[in-house]
Amino acid sequence: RVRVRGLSVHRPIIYGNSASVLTPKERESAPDSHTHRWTVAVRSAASNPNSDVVGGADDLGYFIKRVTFKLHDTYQNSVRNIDKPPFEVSETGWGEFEIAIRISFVPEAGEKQMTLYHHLKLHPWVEGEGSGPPPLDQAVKLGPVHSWQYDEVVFIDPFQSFLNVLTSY
Ligand code: SLL
Repeated sequence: RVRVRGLSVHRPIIYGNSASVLTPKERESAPDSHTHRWTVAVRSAASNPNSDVVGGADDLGYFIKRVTFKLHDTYQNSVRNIDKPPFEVSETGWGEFEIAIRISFVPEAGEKQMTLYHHLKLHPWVEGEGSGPPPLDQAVKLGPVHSWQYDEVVFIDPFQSFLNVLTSY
């Protein structure tokens, strides 16, 4: 296995969550205490010219083997392994918490896992309000909450075989 010394390859990603207040109809089928639905995800921040997928949501699978989302212990099966794109988990719930996002790479990479942390955000920030989130009826009017961060996965001195994988997409 030959490393290509002096080279680093960057792959831009975004990670984070979107959240909305449950509609009255959704509340009927959700547990009583649940107020929001949300999706946490890791996505490509680059559009892949060889992919039909607009926005690149599906084009991380060639170098990411698995994304593990560790949810709050109040969730059943709080460790969620996602083995193909889209790398995301959707749930309903009532509270915000920290999610550990562990990214494992394809075997050719010969790379250790990488862990990111994201604070699940459900509540909009409202100027001039005291402490605490706005009431749900106000949150509905404000629309979905989005909390996303940009990052880059950097492969330093990649194996030649992995470089071939990275650059053939
Ligand atoms: C809080 N420290 O107290 C946080 C914990 C946990 C939220 C929030 C799921 C509950 C279920 C859920 O929303 N947990 O599935 O019953 O705000």
